[in-house]
Amino acid sequence: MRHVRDPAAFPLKSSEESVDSAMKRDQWERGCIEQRFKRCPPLPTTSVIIVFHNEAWSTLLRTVYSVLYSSPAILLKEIILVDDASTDEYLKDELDNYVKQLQIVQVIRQLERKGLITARLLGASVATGDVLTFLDAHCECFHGWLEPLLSRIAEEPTAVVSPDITTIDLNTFEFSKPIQYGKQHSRVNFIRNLLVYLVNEDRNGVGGTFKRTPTFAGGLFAISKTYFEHIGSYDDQMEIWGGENVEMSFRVWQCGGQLEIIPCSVVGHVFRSKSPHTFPKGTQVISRNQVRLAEVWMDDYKEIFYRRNQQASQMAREKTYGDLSERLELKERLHCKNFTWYLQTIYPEIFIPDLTPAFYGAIRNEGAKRCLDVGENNHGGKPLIMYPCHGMGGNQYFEYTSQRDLRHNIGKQLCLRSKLGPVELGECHYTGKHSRVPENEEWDLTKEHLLINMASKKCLSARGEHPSLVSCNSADPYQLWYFS
Ligand code: UD2
Ligand code: MN
Repeated sequence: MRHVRDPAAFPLKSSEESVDSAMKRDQWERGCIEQRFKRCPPLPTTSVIIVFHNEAWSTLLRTVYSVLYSSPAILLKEIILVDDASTDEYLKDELDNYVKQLQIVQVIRQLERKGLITARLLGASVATGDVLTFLDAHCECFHGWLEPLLSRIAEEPTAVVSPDITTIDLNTFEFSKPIQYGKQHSRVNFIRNLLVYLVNEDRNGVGGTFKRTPTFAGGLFAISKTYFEHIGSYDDQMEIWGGENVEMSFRVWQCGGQLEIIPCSVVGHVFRSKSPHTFPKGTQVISRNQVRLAEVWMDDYKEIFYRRNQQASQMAREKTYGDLSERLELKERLHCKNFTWYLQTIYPEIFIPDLTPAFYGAIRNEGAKRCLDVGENNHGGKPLIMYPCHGMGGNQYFEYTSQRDLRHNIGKQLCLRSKLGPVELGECHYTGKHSRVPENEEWDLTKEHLLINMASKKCLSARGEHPSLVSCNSADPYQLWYFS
């Protein structure tokens, strides 16, 4: 596994696509290829920072080579590899010795395993370029990926810009379609020697030069070094992995910056199906990171998150998430806007669950002495079950909303709806704005604790294998439901 391939020669399979989308793709690609960048003043230089923990030699080096091959020398100041206390032997002296020949590549080390957030901060602290460009340690950049990122920052120094991230297959290392925009674009190819820095006037070209995004993946992005420091870099008390991308998304927008995807910049990333990392203090550090960001940036909306995450909720209640005073001071100093502003202005299309649902939690049935439960992997379409109440939320979490639908909405918004036979979950029809709740999703929770479905006027009963609708009878304990 020592072989490092020239990324320029890496074969890309084009998948089948319709003529229509192929045309759109070509058009779009042309927009990119025709982009011109300023020579005077020159684009800012960049330090590429790649943090890693026990990364495979081949993927790490492949990332490094792909940056070297695809970035104009005048723009690429250095590549900084930050080792987050890896234990694999080959990532020590062997790596140090190997990168010496690459001259502009250096390895620095975080001695204690603290995670990617402080590792990135360490990298940033020694970086000398005008712009910091962060990459994961298993990426491959396409030719021409760098210039559009730097150009956008030159034009708008408060822009935090991400490339269009394509998927590199975990097993075959083949590229597939972008996850964010467009189609496969293996031919996006700014031929380095021909690159002319001219003013890009074609702002209205296919796709435009940038697209605003409310949140970002967080691993692959460029930011002016000065702005990174100004806007509060990262929360250095976040540990190991997770949450820092959301924190940065909210912070950048709320404090006056902008988050953008640059469709003409394309970088591949190996998405893994499960986390390969060890968590020295357990995976609850992820919840802890999330609580830290919720406490600082989400105002009252944090309760929506806490209702769905028992662990987070407990940390918030017991204040075991560490000291937040520096982050709150930062928010004050930068006069950051509140979360309502963010939702209304930056993310108006998102559906916000009730801030204060009429009832929420588990729904216990009097007769069955069990709780309504969606069962395993129920993403809609499957009947529900009755299961011993476990008090953990999860599959037993429901909200009875102000518009009277019954939602199981931890991730997706799923609604309980009537059907011949057992009731089932389905995507909620009420999405705010101009929609309304259809009668088969509307429930009346009566004083007697019956749950009457408005389409059938029948009552939910826990009798039988699956919860279903029967003729109402408030004397039947199997028809009585209590939110806990
Ligand atoms: C995504 C991001 C990742 C990061 C993460 C949330 C993309 C493509 N990836 O998950 O950058 O924002 O969400 O935190 O946007 N690493 C360490 N120490 C650790 C754990 C990880 O150095 O304790 C390194 C790791 O080797 C890798 C990088 O941090 O280079 C990101 O980790 P990942 O690839 O496991 O994260 P990913 O892509 O699942
Ligand atoms: Mn990654």
